[in-house]
Amino acid sequence: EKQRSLLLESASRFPIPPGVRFSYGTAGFRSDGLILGSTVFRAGVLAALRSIKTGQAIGLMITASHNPIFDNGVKIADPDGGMMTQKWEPFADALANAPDSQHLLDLVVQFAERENIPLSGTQSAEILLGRDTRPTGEPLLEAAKQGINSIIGAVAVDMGILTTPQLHWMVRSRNKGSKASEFDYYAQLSKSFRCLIDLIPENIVKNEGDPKVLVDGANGVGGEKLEELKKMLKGLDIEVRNSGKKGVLNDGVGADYVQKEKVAPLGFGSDDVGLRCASLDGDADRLVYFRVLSASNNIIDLIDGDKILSLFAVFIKEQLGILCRKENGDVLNSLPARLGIVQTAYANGASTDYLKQIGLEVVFTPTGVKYLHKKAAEYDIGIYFEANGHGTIIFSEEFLSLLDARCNELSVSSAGSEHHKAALRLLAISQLINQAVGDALSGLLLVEAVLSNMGWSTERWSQLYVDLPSRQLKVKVADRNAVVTANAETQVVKPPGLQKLIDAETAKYPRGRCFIRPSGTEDIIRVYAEASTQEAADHLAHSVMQLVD
Ligand code: 16G
Ligand code: ZN
Repeated sequence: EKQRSLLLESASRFPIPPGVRFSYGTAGFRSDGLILGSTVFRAGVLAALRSIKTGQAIGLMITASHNPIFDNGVKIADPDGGMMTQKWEPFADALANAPDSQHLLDLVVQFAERENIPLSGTQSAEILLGRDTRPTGEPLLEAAKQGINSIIGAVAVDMGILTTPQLHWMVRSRNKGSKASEFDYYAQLSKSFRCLIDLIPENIVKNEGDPKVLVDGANGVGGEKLEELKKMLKGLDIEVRNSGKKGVLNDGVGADYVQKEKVAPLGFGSDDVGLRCASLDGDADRLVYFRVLSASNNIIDLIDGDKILSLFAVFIKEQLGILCRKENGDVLNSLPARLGIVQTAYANGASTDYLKQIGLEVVFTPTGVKYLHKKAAEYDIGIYFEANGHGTIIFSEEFLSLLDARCNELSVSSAGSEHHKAALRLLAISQLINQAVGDALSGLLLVEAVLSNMGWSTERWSQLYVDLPSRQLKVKVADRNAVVTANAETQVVKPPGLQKLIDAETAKYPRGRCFIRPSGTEDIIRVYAEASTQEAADHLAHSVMQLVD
């Protein structure tokens, strides 16, 4: 009874805006930050229920990632630090759109009954809150707190301004019983980075002349945090630009801008030609690299998520190779490791060819971290990346304990041997990379550490393969759900007949590849085309766009 009146009363303080429909899409709820109060309040309620249900800490992050500064959004992290289970998404939608407090209460009561969630207040719940640097972040944080507090027994813990991956990391660590503060995050990253740097083979010349990395912080939270992390790092020279002191968040800066427009962000110019540069997105869960080739024409060599993935894959494969090889005639039992690569249809065809050609297993999923992550978790070591720069590496618990045991064994039998070092490197990677979700900061450190270990210049890395020219377009449509796809978004199944037309068009171009899909974040259909020349890719994309219209 107390619970009912509490929820009714709190919810009435956050009426829903008229005429808007909220949907828990690929990246949670997103819209203009000023109309999100009710949505974030309700997300707080949802997070509290999820925490009671799982008996563990849950995360709630307020961000709109790479979207403009006045947008905002909210998403929920499950106990393992991953995205909230898809099974709860329909409930999230229903909650967000309940017309008034009474309907909201009814939904909560019904759902709690169905899911066996006790609302008596006897169960405790803990929700870690994070937000990025947006101006609407603070009022929305308050809405989230009130939503959480409207469920008896639930406690909100404000972790402050964070990158999205930091919050996911904290949730994961908290539930594993490890230390989970922001300091602990920095400590883990800097320690494992140092470990990889100490393992650089003796015959390697350091970074072939470009020891420094210039980082575009998208005028968001990532730049700020990188400045802090930097203080704890030895052996890496980082210069942070666009750290948010002057420019506008995501405005002409950031990983999304650089990757989609294939240009340098503001603040990078002729002095930077040829240098190693990286760009984070607004909440620092995406990372791309680039080199400025010509400042006057703003031409860059983009090193996207596919190439970051390829770099990681090559390095990990090499370490596994060392571990499985016989040393001095000794027979070592090979370490059983299934290495899997997960991509989406947006992956450049040249990257997929390259990865397969070096003997790796490559699989595809639909767009969206939740799909990629889940697939990658099927392997001992799963590496996933979207071309846009979101990705990470996940290690299975079984493999990690085998690896740990092997490290201990080797430190007795052959400390300092190549085998020992390879095992230590893999272990350090598992510590450095954020296994909850893609993380630009930890990704950046891993790229830097791997380049140093391989003795590769940025150029050498970039030349792993040559990207096929591609073009992305968007088409505004009345109802994006009219398009339904299958086979990891590569085939249109609805409207019928459309795929045949796309196939016929694509067949006209050497190395042509084209697909369309409804966006999960905007009311549009996206078109992607790839071909042997830029003109052909542009042409193919435009022709297919006309088929959609
Ligand atoms: C979201 C996804 C990202 C995906 C993008 C696609 C997460 C955390 N983020 O930003 O992975 O690439 O949506 O957007 O899942 P689209 O559906 O509009 O093309
Ligand atoms: Zn992001």
